Amino acid sequence: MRENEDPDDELSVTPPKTWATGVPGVTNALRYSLGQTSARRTALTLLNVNQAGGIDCPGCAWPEPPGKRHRNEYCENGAKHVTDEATSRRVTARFFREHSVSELDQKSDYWLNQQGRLTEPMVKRPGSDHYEPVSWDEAIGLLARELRALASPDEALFYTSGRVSNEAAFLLQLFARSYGTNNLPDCSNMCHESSGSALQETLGIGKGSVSVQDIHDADLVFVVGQNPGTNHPRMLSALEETKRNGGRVVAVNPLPEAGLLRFKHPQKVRGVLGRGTDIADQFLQIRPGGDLALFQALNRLLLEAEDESPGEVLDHGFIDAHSTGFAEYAAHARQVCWDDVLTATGLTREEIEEVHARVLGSRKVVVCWAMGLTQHKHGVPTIREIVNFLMLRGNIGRPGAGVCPVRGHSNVQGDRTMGIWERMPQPFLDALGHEFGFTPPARHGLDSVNAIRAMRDGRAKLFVGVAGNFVRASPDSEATEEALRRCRLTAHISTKLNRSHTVCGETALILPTLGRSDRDFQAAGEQFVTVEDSMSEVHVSRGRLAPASPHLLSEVSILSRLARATLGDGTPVPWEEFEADYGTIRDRISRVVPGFEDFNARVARPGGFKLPNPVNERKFDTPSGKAVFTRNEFTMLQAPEGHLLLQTLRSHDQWNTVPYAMNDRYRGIHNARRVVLVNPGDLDELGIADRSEVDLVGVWHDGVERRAKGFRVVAYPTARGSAASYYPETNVLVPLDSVADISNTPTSKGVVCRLEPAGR
Ligand SMILES: Nc1nc2c(c(=O)[nH]1)N[C@H]1C(S)=C(S)[C@@H](COP(=O)(O)OP(=O)(O)OC[C@H]3O[C@@H](n4cnc5c(=O)[nH]c(N)nc54)[C@H](O)[C@@H]3O)O[C@H]1N2
Ligand SMILES: Nc1nc2c(c(=O)[nH]1)N[C@H]1C(S)=C(S)[C@@H](COP(=O)(O)OP(=O)(O)OC[C@H]3O[C@@H](n4cnc5c(=O)[nH]c(N)nc54)[C@H](O)[C@@H]3O)O[C@H]1N2
Ligand SMILES: [Mo]
Repeated sequence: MRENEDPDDELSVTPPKTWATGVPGVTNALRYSLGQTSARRTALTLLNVNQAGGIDCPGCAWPEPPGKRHRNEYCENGAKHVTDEATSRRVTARFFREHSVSELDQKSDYWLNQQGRLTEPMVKRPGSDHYEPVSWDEAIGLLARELRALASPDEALFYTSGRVSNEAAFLLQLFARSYGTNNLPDCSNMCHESSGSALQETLGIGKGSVSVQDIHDADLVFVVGQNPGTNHPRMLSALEETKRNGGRVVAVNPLPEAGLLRFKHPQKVRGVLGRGTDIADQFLQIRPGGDLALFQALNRLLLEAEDESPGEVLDHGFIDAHSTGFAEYAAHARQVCWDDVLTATGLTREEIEEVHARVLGSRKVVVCWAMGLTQHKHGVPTIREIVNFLMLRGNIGRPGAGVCPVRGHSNVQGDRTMGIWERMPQPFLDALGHEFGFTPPARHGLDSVNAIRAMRDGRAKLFVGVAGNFVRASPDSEATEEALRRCRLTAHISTKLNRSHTVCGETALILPTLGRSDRDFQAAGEQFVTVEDSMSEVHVSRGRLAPASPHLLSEVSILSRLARATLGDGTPVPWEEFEADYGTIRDRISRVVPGFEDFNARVARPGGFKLPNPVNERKFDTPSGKAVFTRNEFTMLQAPEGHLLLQTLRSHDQWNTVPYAMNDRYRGIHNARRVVLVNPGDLDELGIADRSEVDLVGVWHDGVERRAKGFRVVAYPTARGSAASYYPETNVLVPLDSVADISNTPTSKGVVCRLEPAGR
């Protein structure tokens, strides 16, 4: 049993907060920072976050606001993310001498991260239980030899998380494809893949269409399946602006999240002293997985309203000129049954009609969403139904309206643009091959879930992780760990210690790298990198701090050297030049990736540039050239009698797989993470007492028992029939085969489970 599997006896619970941010937020960030590093380094780090030419905040992918920036244009959590990287603590060769791998494997995720920045390359050799220091040449030579020794390039996997810059991402996919595989699983597979699938099919581009200005200008903004107070705090400033401009906000969530209710702007006097701004005008406490039903009901109401007032409700101009499939869709949509809708959503008909009235009263509508929609079995149909909803009234491709999948990792969208995808379209591969004089493999590669299956079955033998923490981010923790341990070699390019370093293949490598905040000097002088945010703005990120150790190499250096060592010097790709001067990488990107023409010059302008999105000119890159109405089969999630639908989510004090503290301040949970939030009515029915100790037992039809041990029950106002608990402690409960249709994303928000008294 790992250390963090002991139940937390220190748990204390206070009432959930009804507002987000404000002064305590900023004080918390400073306290975290000063616990990690000096006051001087804190100041230097924070003053440079999100300033033109400074460090791009790695906290999330929300864009900078238009116009003038606050001197402190970051949020509490962004500040925690950068200072977590800027920490003065160090993991050295001595640390690994003192701690064996099996000992480290017993430590909690929190403990591993708290040890500080990785400082030099390390290797764990076959049969050994210790990492030992290794030179860069030897480490990279070893990895290259193992890559060359594989029977097929498809036995290798190259995972990335969205922390990676455009330049490093471009090199990684170029290397993988030159080597001969499209096996480029990434965190997106577990994150917004459902959004990409749905938007690509219906609108012809797998990205959002709105800008921050559109959010400011909208009459009505939906925030669905998203907790911006914690995960995208700067989005609250945008919603505050919407409200000041007279717009309205509807929040759809099983939990009454603090940031959805009220917001106090930390950088404005009225936010610090005043009561703050009410964010949601209407809060729909939906059952998990009920969103498809909700939007189907709204769409049926729109069609019926049009029947009553022909020509006044639907935007026939848009529908006729720019879409296909309307007639078939409308016939299908009229059939949705109210009883089913009310069961699936847990809402009343009056609540849904109130939203409908708001929609009728609004010309410009934006829908924002995140993991509450994408991580469900029917995530893709749900998002397609939202596209139907927007299209009915022409809310696509005009100012103040559109789709807004709010991304997670700061460059997750950019990595995709750069070709990190196991199924990149042929025109991209052709352009890449043409530019570099080779033929990239056409066969599709493996995504995250399929990568785990391939390692489990011995079809993949070598795993390279560039950023991220694959073992903890993935579902079905026990199966995933077993799969990784079967590999010949696992290698990780990382900034900080995490579980993926303790769950090793026969040989394991830790390749420590520069973070966003570190200065990056190469042969041609000081370098910067670029990123793309959630709204397709591309801009510079430049580290300002002295690197955490003199032995660190940048991601670009490591990948360039690995490519040379693996492919030999005879390849047509100038890897050495790329390493010396990142501008030469951007020159090549400008010739391969559409929208990046003249990349170096345009990104040098203050604020960078925005990639074109044809949807905003009502151009749709679909087979018909039009936006597509889709018919989506009604689906609802139901847990059998005595069971609950568990969603696995983030606390206020974590960055994905990395807990920064044991608290979840806005939800009133303190000093414990092994807690499960359940509606008091459900606790009564199940005969389970508040604060009792339980095991969470997953139910899935493969007969495997998935158990997360030692959780405290907390009575909490979540939607009836549902429960919530933190990721990654509960990933053990998400079956590998329980994935979203089409996108193959693990269903992390819809896990059927029961609560059993602990220790049975
Ligand atoms: N501080 C901080 N910021 C982050 C991250 C972090 O870990 N910490 N992670 C980043 C990343 S990679 C991502 S992807 C984003 C994630 O941002 P979010 O998607 O906000 O993250 P989650 O915590 O997974 O929260 C999911 C939300 O959806 C709700 N929800 C769950 N199921 C349903 C459902 O069926 N219907 C509806 N309508 N709602 C539902 C939950 O109650 C919760 O409010 O945040 C990014 N920003
Ligand atoms: N059950 C459940 N599972 C989930 C989710 C969920 O909601 N529920 N969410 C999913 C989502 S949305 C996502 S995005 C994934 C996240 O999955 P990942 O992106 O794989 O995980 P992170 O926790 O962000 O990775 C943290 C590690 O990244 C490394 N790192 C940080 N910065 C850098 C850098 O600049 N360079 C390099 N090379 N390394 C760096 C550090 O070593 C750190 O330990 O998890 C997914 N898994
Ligand atoms: Mo994510």
